[in-house]
Amino acid sequence: SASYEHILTSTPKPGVGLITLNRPEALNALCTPLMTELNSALSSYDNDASIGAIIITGSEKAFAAGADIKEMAPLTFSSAYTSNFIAPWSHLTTIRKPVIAAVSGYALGGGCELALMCDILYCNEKAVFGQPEIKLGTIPGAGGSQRLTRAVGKSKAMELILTGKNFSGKEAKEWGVAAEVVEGGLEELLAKATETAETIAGYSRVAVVAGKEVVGKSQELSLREGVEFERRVFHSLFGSRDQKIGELTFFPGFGDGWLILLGMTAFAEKKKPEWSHE
Ligand code: CO8
Repeated sequence: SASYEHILTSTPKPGVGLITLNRPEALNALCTPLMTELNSALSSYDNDASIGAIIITGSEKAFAAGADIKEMAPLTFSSAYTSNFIAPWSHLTTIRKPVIAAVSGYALGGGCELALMCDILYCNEKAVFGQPEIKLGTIPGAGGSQRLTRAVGKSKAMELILTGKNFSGKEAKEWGVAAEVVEGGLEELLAKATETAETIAGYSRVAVVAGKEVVGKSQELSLREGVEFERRVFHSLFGSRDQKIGELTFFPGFGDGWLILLGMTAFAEKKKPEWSHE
C-alpha cells in the first residue's frame, strides 16, 4: 500500500479499507497535507475493485480536533477565497462506496464536520463532538451548519453552533448524529465498524452504490423528487447482472462451466448468491 505521512491504511477484513488519521502530536488536526493524503487514500479505495466499504477512524483520544488552527491563523479573506480554502474537503462526499466514521475522543470543528460527511457514524462513550468555531471568532466552514442541522434539527443546531458547547457520544446517538454508540474503547468501536463494513462489502457493489446514492439524495431533494429518483435507480437495477436471472458462466479451469446464482434467482432457489458486482 502507498506510504503516507499523516494517515495509515490497512485492510482489516477482505473488502474493507481502513484509513486511520495519524497525526498524534496535533490530535489529528486536519492540516492540508493530511487532507490531501486522506483524499488520495479515499480515491484509491473507491477505485479498487476488491474494496466494498471504507472506514475512517482516528486514535482513542482524537478522531480529529478540527481544522489546523495554526495553519488557518494567518489566512486572509483574499487568500482563503482565491485558494477556495476547505473546498477540497468535499472530496469525501464524491466517493461512491460507503464511508463509515468510527469516532473515539475529540471530533471538534472540522473533525465533527468530517464525521458528519460520512455515510454511517459510529462512536463510543469517549467521543466528544462539537462545533467550537464560534469561540475562535468564526463559524463551521466544512458543511457543519448544514449537515448538523439536518441531523439534529434547527433549534439544537443553533444552540450547539452559537454556544460552541460540546456533546457526548451518547447524545450523538440520542439525536441521530450517530447510528450507534458502542461500549468500550477504540478496539470495540473498530470491531463494530469493521463488522458493518464487511457486511456491506459482501453485497453486490452495484446495489450498494445505488443504495448510497439514493439515501444521499434524500438530503438534497424534495420528497417527490427523491422518490422519483429512487424509482428510476430501482428500475435501472433490473439491468444489473447481480439482480438478473441466473446464467451459466464459463470459467477456465472449471471444466464445463460454473453456475453463478445471482440475486433474485438465488432467492427463489433458496441459495446463497454469488455476486458478480456487475
Ligand atoms: N489545530 C492545530 N493544533 C491543534 C488543534 C487544532 N485544531 N487541536 C489540538 N492541537 C494541538 C495543540 O496545539 C497541541 O500542540 P502542542 O503540543 O504543540 O501545543 C496538541 O495538539 C495537543 O493539544 P492540547 O495540549 O490542547 O491537548 P488537550 O488534551 O489539553 O486538549 C482539546 C484537547 C480540548 C481538543 C484542545 O486541543 C482544543 O481545544 N483544540 C482545538 C479544538 C478546536 O477549536 N477545534 C476547531 C478548530 S476550527 C475548525 O475546525 C473550523 C473548520 C472550518 C473553519 C473555516 C474557517 C475559515
